[in-house]
Amino acid sequence: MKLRTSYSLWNLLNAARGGHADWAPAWVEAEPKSAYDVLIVGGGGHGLATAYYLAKNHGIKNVGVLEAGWIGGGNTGRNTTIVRSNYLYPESARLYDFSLKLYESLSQELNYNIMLSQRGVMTLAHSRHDLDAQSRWANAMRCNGIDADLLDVHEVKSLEPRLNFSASARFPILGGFIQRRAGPARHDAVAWGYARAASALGVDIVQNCPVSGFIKQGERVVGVQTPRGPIRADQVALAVAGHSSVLASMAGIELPVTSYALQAMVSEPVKPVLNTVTLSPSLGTYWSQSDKGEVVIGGGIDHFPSYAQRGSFDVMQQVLAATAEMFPSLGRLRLLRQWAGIVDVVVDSSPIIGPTSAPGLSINCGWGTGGFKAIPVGGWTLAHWLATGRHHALAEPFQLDRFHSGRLIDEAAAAGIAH
Ligand code: FAD
Ligand code: PYC
Repeated sequence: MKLRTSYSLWNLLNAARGGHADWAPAWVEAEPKSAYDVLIVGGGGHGLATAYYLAKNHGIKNVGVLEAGWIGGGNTGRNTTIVRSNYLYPESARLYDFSLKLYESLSQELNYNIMLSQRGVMTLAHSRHDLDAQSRWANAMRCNGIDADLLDVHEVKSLEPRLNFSASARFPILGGFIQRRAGPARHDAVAWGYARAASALGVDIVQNCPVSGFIKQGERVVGVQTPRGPIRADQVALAVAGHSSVLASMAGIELPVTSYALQAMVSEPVKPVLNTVTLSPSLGTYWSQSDKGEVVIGGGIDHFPSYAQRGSFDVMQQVLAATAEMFPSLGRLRLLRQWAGIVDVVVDSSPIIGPTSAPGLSINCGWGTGGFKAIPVGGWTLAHWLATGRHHALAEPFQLDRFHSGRLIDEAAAAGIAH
């Protein structure tokens, strides 16, 4: 009661002083220049991180980030914030673990608390087949130098006692595995932290500026069209996630990308009830608890391609049925919010980071349901390509030409929940 009173008095005092009016903006709201060295289309995590590393790692500061809406308003601000590097193939293990390592020091790097909480990501096994598949998965991770521990049912129970361990459970829990270094981070803070740091280095962040076309000289892309006029650039890079094929087609490029809605939801806030991030790939559902106390619940992509940013009811029903089955004590919680984002799915569930067939136009896309964890490495490696004209070793296997050569890196089994 005392706390509540002093909080209200503080609010009143703050309001009397003009509220937030005298707070310094975290980044400069820039007017677009007529030309840049590098223009990045898309002010999500990947676009902002690319701008930051161009300026920080390569000294290229004449950079503009054009965002159709507000920064972080796309998937970066809509995801369920799982950061992990538990992939199967060496190429992916290297890529995602480099990202996790950058995440581990990101709060210090950006001087912005991104609230990384390495509470562990646990994957459940409900059958003998799941146990076999997960022991191969965990062994592959260990071979790639990444932490993974197989868990028996007692260890799962000590980590998440509220799961349904009843003998009559519809989906019995036989065990699982955990990556203990994995866990959630605050999604908005990642966008805001990169934006603030990039802006401080001289990058222009332009919101409410949708790109509606490309300026070409012959085959080469030399700029973009926007409602605020044409903007020229030596190089243009797309980091527009769910809208990658829309933008690429404006430049005459067909991408091997299909867009789907992916949804998530949160319950009303409750005191701490979950300790880890828990996934059940067989049920297509996963759970964690936010620092505010909301139970965060997610599922798989919709069963049909779409740009309708809401998510279909049948997926929601299935996800909530799975939640009530797996966590009976959460069954009476009320849902507070549900939302969706449009994700860009590629046949091998791996990203594309590098040049397109149009000179002057590069791309970062194809992260599908799993690119929040990859924001630091996506930005780092695309910035390297834009600055040097050479692929970063980590990004070399993730080029568009793999769809011609057949050197696919099929991570569908490790995509976690969907993709
Ligand atoms: P975005 O953040 O979507 O940014 C792209 C930006 O481009 C948008 O802001 C958009 O407005 C802008 N844009 C689009 N068109 C134009 C245009 N014409 N001109 C200018 N700008 C334009 N990943 C994980 O790793 N862990 C998770 O737990 C996880 N959970 C998820 C849960 C949900 C419900 C969803 C939807 C996604 C989840 N993801 C997760 C995936 C992750 O959110 C994305 O892969 C990642 O955020 C992509 O980042 P981005 O910067 O490429 O895209
Ligand atoms: O990438 O870990 C992930 C994930 C889980 C659910 C959606 N994305």
